[in-house]
Order: sequence, then structure tokens, then C-alpha cells
Amino acid sequence: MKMKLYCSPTSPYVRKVRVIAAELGLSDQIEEIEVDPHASPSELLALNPLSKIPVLVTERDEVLPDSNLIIEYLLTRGRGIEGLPRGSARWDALRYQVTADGVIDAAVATTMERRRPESIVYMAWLDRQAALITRSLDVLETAVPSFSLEAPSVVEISVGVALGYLDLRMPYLEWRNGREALTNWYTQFSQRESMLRSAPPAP
Ligand SMILES: N[C@@H](CCC(=O)N[C@@H](CS)C(=O)NCC(=O)O)C(=O)O
Repeated sequence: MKMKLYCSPTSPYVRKVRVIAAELGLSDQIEEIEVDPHASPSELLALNPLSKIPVLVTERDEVLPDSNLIIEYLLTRGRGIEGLPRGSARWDALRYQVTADGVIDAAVATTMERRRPESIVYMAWLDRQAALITRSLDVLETAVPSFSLEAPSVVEISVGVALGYLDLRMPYLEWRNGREALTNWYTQFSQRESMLRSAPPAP
């Protein structure tokens, strides 16, 4: 029996879980079940009243309805992901992870808003999301010297998935402009097997 991951091909939250599972060598132990959370299918609602993916159901029927919760669980099951540094470097690392997760949240929210009929799209709100993404990427640009290519932690994985999602949904932001360090780091990071295997289909 395998763990079950309720997922979609393009969700960045799902991708974080897929990358972590691949890095930990756990992908073979996970069966993927594609669902559309916006359609709120009953099998998803029975597991997660929030109607969001990813949800992981373990072999013991434990239900884990959130990417960071799933990642915390998978880290107890496999090896191969670097732990966080100690001391104040730890708090910096976690700050960068929260920042990358915030970029993902804003990019997903932007994607949803842009799907509305044009007459009710809230432009000022979209501008606010774009501005927070821009500021966050500027912070991540300064953080690149602390990012590893050889032994990434959950921090680098969140940053890599956030940048990949911007390429998919907000290419018009041209996030690489003026961010040479982040660009060079991502060019190499995105070639990891775990990133290639979890890449979303081209739009
Ligand atoms: N905090 C959650 C967010 C999950 C999330 O928002 N997933 C999106 C897919 S990208 C979703 O299921 N959206 C459906 C909805 O909001 O109705 C996590 O980290 O897993």
C-alpha cells in the first residue's frame, strides 16, 4: 500500500511536496490522485474541508492537508535533505522560506484574480500582489550567497518552486531582470532531477 497525494499538475504547493519526495527518495511510495480543488469533489472535501490541495493520506490513514505539514511529515520518513543551519542563520533561512512561500501565495492569488471576467478584476489589488512579489524577490536576491546547490534544504526548494511558478503564471514580471544572482542560482537549481520531474506542463 502507498501513501496517496491529492494533487494537480500545476499547483506550486503540490510541486514543493513532489520535489521533497523526490529528493528524499520517497516518490515511489506515493500514489498521485489528480483532483480539481475548485470543483470541490466529495473525495477531497472528505479529507480537507478547505477544499485545497495538496493533501497526503499516509498508509495509516493519517490525513495531512497542507504542503508544509506534508513536508514536515515526509522529512521524518526519508533522508537526503539538508537540515537548517543553527543559530541566527536558522532564522534567516526560515525568513527566506516564509518570503518564498509568500511569493507563491501572491502568484496563486494573482492567477485566480486574472481568471475573473475582466470587468470585475481588481487592478489595484493585482498591483499590490505584483509589488510584494518584486520586493520579496529583491530580498531573495540578497540571500543567494546562503543558498546551496549541492545540498538544498526546504528553503532552497521553496525558492526554486516559487521562481518556477512565476515563469509559468507571471512571465510578464520578467523576474530575472536586475537579479543576476537569483537567475544564475535558479538556472542550475532548476536542472535538478527533482525539479525536472515535477515541472508543470507548458501552458
Ligand atoms: N497553505 C496551503 C495552500 C494550498 C492551496 O491554496 N492550494 C491551491 C492549489 S494551488 C488550492 O487548492 N486552491 C483551491 C481553492 O483555494 O479553492 C498549502 O500550503 O498547501
